[in-house]
Amino acid sequence: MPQEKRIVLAASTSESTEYQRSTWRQMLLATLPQQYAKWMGTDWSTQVETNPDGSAKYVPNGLRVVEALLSRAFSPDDVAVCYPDQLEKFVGDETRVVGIHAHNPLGITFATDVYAGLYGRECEPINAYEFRRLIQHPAIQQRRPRLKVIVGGPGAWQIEHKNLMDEWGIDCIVHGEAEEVVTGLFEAALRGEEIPRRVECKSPKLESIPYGLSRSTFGIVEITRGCGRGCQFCSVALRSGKSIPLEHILENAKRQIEQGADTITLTTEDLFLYDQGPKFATNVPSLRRLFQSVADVAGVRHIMMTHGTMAPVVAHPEVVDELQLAVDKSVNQHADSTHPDHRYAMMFVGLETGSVRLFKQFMKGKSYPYRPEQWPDVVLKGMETMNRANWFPMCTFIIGLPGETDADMRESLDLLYSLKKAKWCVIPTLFVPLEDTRLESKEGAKIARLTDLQWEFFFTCWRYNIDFFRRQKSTQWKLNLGIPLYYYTIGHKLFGKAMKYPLGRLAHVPERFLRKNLYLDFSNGNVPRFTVPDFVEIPVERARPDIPGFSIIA
Ligand code: B12
Ligand code: SF4
Repeated sequence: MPQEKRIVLAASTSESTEYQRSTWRQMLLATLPQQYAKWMGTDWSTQVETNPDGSAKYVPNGLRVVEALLSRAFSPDDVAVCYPDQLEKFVGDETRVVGIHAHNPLGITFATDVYAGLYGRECEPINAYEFRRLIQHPAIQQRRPRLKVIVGGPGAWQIEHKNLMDEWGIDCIVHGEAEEVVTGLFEAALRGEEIPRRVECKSPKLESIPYGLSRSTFGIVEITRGCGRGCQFCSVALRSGKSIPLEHILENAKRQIEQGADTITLTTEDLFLYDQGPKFATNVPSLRRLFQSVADVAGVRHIMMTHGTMAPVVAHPEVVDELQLAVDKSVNQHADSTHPDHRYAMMFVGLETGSVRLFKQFMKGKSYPYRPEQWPDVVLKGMETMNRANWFPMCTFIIGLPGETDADMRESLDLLYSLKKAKWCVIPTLFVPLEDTRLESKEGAKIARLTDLQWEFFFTCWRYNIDFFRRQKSTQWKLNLGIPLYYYTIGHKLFGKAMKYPLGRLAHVPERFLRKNLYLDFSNGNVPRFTVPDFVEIPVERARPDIPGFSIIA
């Protein structure tokens, strides 16, 4: 039977892989330089699996949404979803549209840019290499202009930003949530009509979001969409907030399991916004029901989470205990967890800065119902509460927010030092002015221009991560020796001396040799500037006795 389809949807391998069930590993694919990955002593597999007919077993959730919309509008027999290596099977003379998903196609977003940059400008992250392999695939390029190429997804803006549309033969780029435009756009393309070069989408009505989706990478099932806290650097800040009805969530979870997944990843900008009350009030009973219902779906072995914020954990410390299933069903294990199987719940949490000034300016909604001035307390209390319940978050900080000064960086370093004993992972990223954000016209931070303090922050984060996650003393020495080697061969040529002492800290050089040249001093039991508060009081004017968790703590 011919397998050629009128519509072919595709995603790159590095954005689809769920190798070792590790979201962390997939994130690294977006940051590691393709050129050097093979020498890094780890298997950075972009391995993916296909169904017997060659179609993709799993692809990013956004592409599954597009597939669901198109399969309803046309015959499901008209649509195939595949990886680049199977394009030859599905793209033929009858094919009229190829739709491609882009999560982070060039690696020019927060974390990714900086890490590939450490090896020099010409280095391409694995993600970018794999995306290029997809978009420039001969099966597509040889059939143009008879078929139209439409690219969408959260990272599609990067292609326009780098002026690559014509070079890559892309007819149309779709920005934003595409539920209400996909069908019309693909119909026009199938009829061979001209389609717009750029489509800007509005947030869809809840009823427009389809469900019953095919298997997505990591068994992703959306539980909310949008946020509303309004951080100025964030591309989803302005998406209107909505919770997906529980029946839809469970239907999607069942579909994932039926198609071979054993893990469900509950996807959201902020877990604690699920079925929220007024003013971001956390709905603990609803959250508990959600976890229990998903865990009860036959075949669900693991539940993973994506993003969350700290303030709700401080306002509702009981929430992490109530969600014990997040730990019991987690994929992740660490010796420091007190869980009988040493499991820990992992969630991405944006801390972004220790500077109250910058916090106030760019992200004051993040701490609600607390005031921006309380941010360090919120972070420390939230971390303590999470860790006590075996939640070890993966936190991000942004270096180089517009107008950041040395004083701001010192505040971030002080907060970092106060978190020295926390159980967590901390990822320093560089500010990137993402399109469709309020900071889109600002200048991004440049790795070549980092100050001494910014380098210190950067490598102190990684020192924490190494100490917490990579504990075999037998292999530590290799890394300790590799770091000076990197510095003297590549590092100092690209970035100068500013990174030398911070790199020394990463290489475990005794602090007595570093302290004259660094801000933080790890050597003599310095008392951190911030300590964990007993409680963090909700300001009187924000207290809402009518909303649980929003009253003032006596
Ligand atoms: C789950 C998730 C992950 C997971 C799984 C990713 C995967 N490959 O499946 C993990 C944790 C691994 C991950 C990793 C990364 N992620 Co991520 N991720 C998300 C998250 C939370 C949900 C994605 C999702 O399912 N959304 C719901 C779907 C329905 O929305 P959508 O994907 O945007 O799809 C819609 C439209 O874009 C469009 N669309 C999508 N595809 C297509 C295709 C066509 C043809 C068309 C027409 C339309 C279209 O229609 C869909 C329906 O509206 C989002 C935030 C968010 N809520 O979107 C961040 C997000 C997409 N990730 C982001 C980033 C930066 C990354 C990383 C680079 C992180 C890092 N710094 O290391 C890595 C890159 C990984 C990689 N290899 O590419 C950013 C993207 C920023 C940007 N605009 O460039 C986001 C927006 C988070 C943020 N706020 O910063 N991510
Ligand atoms: S809290 Fe997170 S998702 Fe919400 S606007 Fe801020 S950065 Fe974006």
